[in-house]
Amino acid sequence: MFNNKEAFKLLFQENLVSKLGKPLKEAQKADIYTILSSMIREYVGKNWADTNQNFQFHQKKQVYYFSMEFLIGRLLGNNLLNLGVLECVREGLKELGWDLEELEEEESDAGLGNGGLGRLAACFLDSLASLKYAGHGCGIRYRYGLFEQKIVEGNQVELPDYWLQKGNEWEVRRADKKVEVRFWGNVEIHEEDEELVFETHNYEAVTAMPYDVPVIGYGGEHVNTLRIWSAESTMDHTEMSGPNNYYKFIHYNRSVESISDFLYPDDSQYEGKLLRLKQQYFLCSAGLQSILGTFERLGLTIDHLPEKVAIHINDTHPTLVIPELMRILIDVKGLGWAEAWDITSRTVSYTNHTTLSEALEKWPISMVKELLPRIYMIIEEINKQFCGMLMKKYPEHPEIIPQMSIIDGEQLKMANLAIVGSYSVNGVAALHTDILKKREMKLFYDLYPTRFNNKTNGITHRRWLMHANPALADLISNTIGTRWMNEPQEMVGLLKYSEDIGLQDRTRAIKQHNKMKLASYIHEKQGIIVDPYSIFDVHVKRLHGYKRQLMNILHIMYLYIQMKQNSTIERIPRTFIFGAKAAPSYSFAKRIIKLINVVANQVNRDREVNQKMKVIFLENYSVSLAEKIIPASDVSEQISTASKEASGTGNMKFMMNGALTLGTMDGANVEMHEMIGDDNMFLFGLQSAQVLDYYQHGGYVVKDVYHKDARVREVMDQLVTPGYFGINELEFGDIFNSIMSTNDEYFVLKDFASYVDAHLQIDLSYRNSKEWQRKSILNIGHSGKFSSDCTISKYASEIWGLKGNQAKLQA
Ligand code: DL6
Repeated sequence: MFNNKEAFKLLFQENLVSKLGKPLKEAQKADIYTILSSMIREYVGKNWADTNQNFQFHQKKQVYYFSMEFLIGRLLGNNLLNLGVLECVREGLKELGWDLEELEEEESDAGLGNGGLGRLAACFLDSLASLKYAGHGCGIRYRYGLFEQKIVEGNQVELPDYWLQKGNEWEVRRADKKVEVRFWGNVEIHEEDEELVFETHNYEAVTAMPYDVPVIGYGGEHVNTLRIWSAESTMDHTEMSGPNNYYKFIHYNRSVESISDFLYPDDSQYEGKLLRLKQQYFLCSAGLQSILGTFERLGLTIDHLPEKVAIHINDTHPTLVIPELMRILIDVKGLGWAEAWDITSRTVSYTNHTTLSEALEKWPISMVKELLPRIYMIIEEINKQFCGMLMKKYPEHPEIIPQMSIIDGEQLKMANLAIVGSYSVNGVAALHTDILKKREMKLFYDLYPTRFNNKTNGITHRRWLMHANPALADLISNTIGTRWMNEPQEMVGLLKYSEDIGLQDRTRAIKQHNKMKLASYIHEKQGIIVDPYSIFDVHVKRLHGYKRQLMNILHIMYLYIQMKQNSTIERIPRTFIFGAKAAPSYSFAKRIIKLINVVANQVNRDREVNQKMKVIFLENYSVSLAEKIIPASDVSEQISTASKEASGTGNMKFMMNGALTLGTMDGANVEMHEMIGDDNMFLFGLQSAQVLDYYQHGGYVVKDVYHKDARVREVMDQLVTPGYFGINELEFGDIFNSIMSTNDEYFVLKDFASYVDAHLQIDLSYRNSKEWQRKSILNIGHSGKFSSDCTISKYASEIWGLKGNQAKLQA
């Protein structure tokens, strides 16, 4: 359509006129964005169709990544980059009087996820397409994404995120592919030809309407699909005519549409269970029907399904694909149980993303039975056969059976079902997988040792480096050539230049430029002036007890007190930056947001201190905000209680952008440490084995630390005394008590002293600018290993059995 700037400009103006009836001089920013994105969507249309035809023609094995969350963020910039037209479009627009970066701000973030799990899914889609694998996403088109966060008087307030309000130029509604999903009803069983036949009657039917979003691989040739489903009513108006029926119809419509209304706004606390269960089944049933439709067009018999289709479930949320596939194979395709089970359990694979007990899904049996009666019968049968097998295998150990059973009293354990029905179970970092094998899922690992494997998470270097930090990407290319863009592990080529003063100067200058930009953003948004030459010390991620934002703010309080008590203390100025959303129902997390804001308010307006430190809480942390913050960070806070963060992916994004990690030996930090060593990150705190050991023995005695360490005591007491922060006795008593009386579940006080020391090390280290830059370059150089291209090529070859040409990435 266009391959140079002039052609782009011409076509762009033609589109403006033909689609909006406006000449350039009358167009508003929103018009320019709309035309640009619709042009790009059309531009990929041909390659999208060709990719699909090519799959069909070669009967390529397809992988479908089922996820309740795809935290995609904005697409315009990334799509332009992957299509290879970013510069041509940027320059063309500039000549037409528009700034591309400003236009990108017009796009709403597609916030269809809570955090790490959903963002990982989005990175995986980018890598699947860029590596030219036949890999698609299957998700829900929530009308409202993750809530918009406002901070009002220091408190988090949630507003609905109606991201579709201005329309979504990237999606295509595929009415031709709609399917029906059924809820409720009663199952009738009868015999036909000596076979039992199951029929559900009196069910409620819902239309699942697919919207397809092209996922453009790097280079633009290969285009996969993210299919997101929206719930619509199946009834037409005529069926419901009549005065009373009209209101029933409206009510019914609303109740159906509510299935895809909201992203479940929490990844660890549960409420609105029924709706969530409906959403999960809606995704699984719609997604499977669509996959089987595509498979049928190959003209193969159903026993070939595992050769041609891999279904991956992103955590347990889509586990119902297992009984749903069984249902379709048995009730619709007429297969026997054994054959259906063989096909299902060779098609589905599962990733576990957490060991937090509150996030391990369990469903009340009564609810499943009522909402999905046939599905429940199938789960019951799976469990019966599984427990029968266990009884034979472990006749001496009957106590094992209730621990492994899928049905546990009144509850369904989804992780157990996922493991039993999958051919592969993986954790998301080496340490996490080890904990699964040795502790959390030990009994299953003993039973199915070859089923368990590790796939350490990754991030797409295209979005998180090439798009978010183009100057750094150019610098890397100027230093080692451009091969790293396709083979990110080639970034190790940078290591040998880490001592190069010229490279150090240029990396420093890029960071400084990014910090200036972030400082302007902070000023614009919050009216606070931060020193762009101070250390930008950043803690951005979901707010959760185990992620220990509380430890960070307690340390800031400690620093502040020190400075108040001794004004001659020499510290490099620091800007502490937070960004975090708390689940709306997670009140403890919200209290921590309040505390951060109370402390920030005190520190920032205190003239005795505010030249040396500032505290910023950035509202509404999101993918696009992360793209601004991460390239501007010096220090990356990855300080979870060891053993609790399954992997983390923020840690990798910061590393790739040259920030040094202040972290515990948790999740993927452990693997980062293996590569860069003690000298190039700041480690502190208990090891995971110690933490797990404490848990096993009922924790540690928090009062001992409180009484022995004067620093801890002083800071903790500030939470309940109107001391330096003007906090009244009652205001943060809940935080104080939650630490002191729950025995400090997340070891905040236990790790405090070593956290203080690690911060001191950072201060000392930053004074030697050359050394700091050397470390920073080493981090960047080693980060290629954490590209999701490497991760995905391992999933592809070791789990999904996809053939690809990316063997080099497996280094
Ligand atoms: O695997 C992606 C991401 C990890 O990096 C984080 O460490 C982990 O906390 C997160 N897990 C969840 C749990 N959700 N559920 N269920 O989001 O996954």
